[in-house]
Amino acid sequence: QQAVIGVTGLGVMGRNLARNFARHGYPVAVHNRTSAKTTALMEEFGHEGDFIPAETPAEFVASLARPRKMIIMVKAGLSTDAVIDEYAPLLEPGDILVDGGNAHYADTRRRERTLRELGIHFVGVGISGGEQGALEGPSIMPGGSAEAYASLGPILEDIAAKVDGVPCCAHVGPDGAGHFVKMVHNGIEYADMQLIAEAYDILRKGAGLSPAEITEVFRTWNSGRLESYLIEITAEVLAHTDAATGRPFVDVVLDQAEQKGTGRWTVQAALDLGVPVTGIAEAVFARSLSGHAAVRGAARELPGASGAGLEASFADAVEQALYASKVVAYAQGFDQIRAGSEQYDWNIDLGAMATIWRGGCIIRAHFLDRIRAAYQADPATPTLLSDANFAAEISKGQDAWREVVVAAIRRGIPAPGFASSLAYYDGLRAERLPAALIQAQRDFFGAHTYRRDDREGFYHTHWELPGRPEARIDV
Ligand code: NBP
Repeated sequence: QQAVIGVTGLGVMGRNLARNFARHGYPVAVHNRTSAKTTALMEEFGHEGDFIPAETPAEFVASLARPRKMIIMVKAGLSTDAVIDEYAPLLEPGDILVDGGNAHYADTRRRERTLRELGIHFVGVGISGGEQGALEGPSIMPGGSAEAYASLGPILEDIAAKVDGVPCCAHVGPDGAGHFVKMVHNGIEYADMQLIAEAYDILRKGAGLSPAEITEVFRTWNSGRLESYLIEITAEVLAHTDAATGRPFVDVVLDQAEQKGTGRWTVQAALDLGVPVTGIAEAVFARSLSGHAAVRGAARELPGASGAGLEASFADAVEQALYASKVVAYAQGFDQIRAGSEQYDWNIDLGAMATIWRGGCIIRAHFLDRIRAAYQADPATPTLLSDANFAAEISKGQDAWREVVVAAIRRGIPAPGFASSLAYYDGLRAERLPAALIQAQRDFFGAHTYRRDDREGFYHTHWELPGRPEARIDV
């Protein structure tokens, strides 16, 4: 008997993905560099389905039905290149080599180009949902050719999470599109987590609520428009008491947030594309700031501000600020996907991305249905903020949003996510921006020219000459 699909790399993700295939009735070939992991999988879970264990790459490849479909689930980076180099000579034209790790989309583009020359379909697949998602149904973001998706897609859709019967898996676009979208997904996740953390901080320090009281606030929010996996787990975390000390668990954890790098990748890519993902960038920088223990130590005695305690009912205003800032963060993330899609000719369906994030992944939420609806109503909408529903909600909540930002600033509570999202909103809304002054400054010191609002063309003012005459510049 031959396997329909194979998984090499049986770490937590690969192992659970292989079990997910087997549980769905697919004969699955399994292989790991160190064969102890393969043996352990067979011993513990071999009864769950049709596993075909392999000791060597050659044995593994020989057990796959043609065209072969194999998924690499190893540590992203050099390990992935090493595994590709090992397998490419064993495959034939038409075979599909999938990378399910967290690869950088530029690496995926490079690998796809190289393998395409050998006739091998290289498919970079973003997989979200962690260990449990891999086993029970992740959100899957496959890139690669449409031809590869035609035979691989149905299997991936089968094992993906489902929401209202719709699989959280859709062909994103060619080459690195899947890993690009997965990267932005993670960036949005950073922003979402930062905003939730700011809401908690304001309720704790500004309104003086205890973690237990904030748990109740988050539980209430989770039955409204903020309903999401992240809000749900936040309530769980806040309700938890440290067994050793009896203190709220959140108070015991060192306040330094770490990062694996996908948030940073998102911001780096956004800088290259010129897309202002300020919410994601603030979230990445806020984690960096938290980790700068020495600088924080040196600054601890700096004067701050204190204000009167906020009423507990202020929680309603915080909900509005959190919601509005969240809309901004998602709007920015989707802008980045659109920009990437244009840059690399990926033709990504933005509404479909919202659809496949509704289940399986960390940012899963009903909220994504609203984004899907917004793109359904107008696939070319320049920003989600101008969607009629989101615009109406923000317009209703914007006074509260401003109040919360002011309240945080007055009390010296850092809320970079809330504040920068609001600045972004006001920046987009502004009829005139001081960018006009910046452009004039650039022309003054560097003759960088400017455009006028009353005539076509580019102009330069001779600032050094009397009367400062203006000249039209042919470019
Ligand atoms: P790890 O990232 O810890 O990778 C462990 C696996 O990589 C083991 O099977 C190991 O084999 C194999 N490996 C390494 Br390391 N170098 C290798 C090489 N040169 N040749 C062959 N195999 C090699 O496992 P993971 O946490 O399951 O993650 C797998 C991928 O999925 C990563 O890219 C990760 O970023 C991504 N991902 C993870 C999550 C998550 O929540 N953990 C979520 C989404 C995506 P060995 O047993 O012989 O050492």
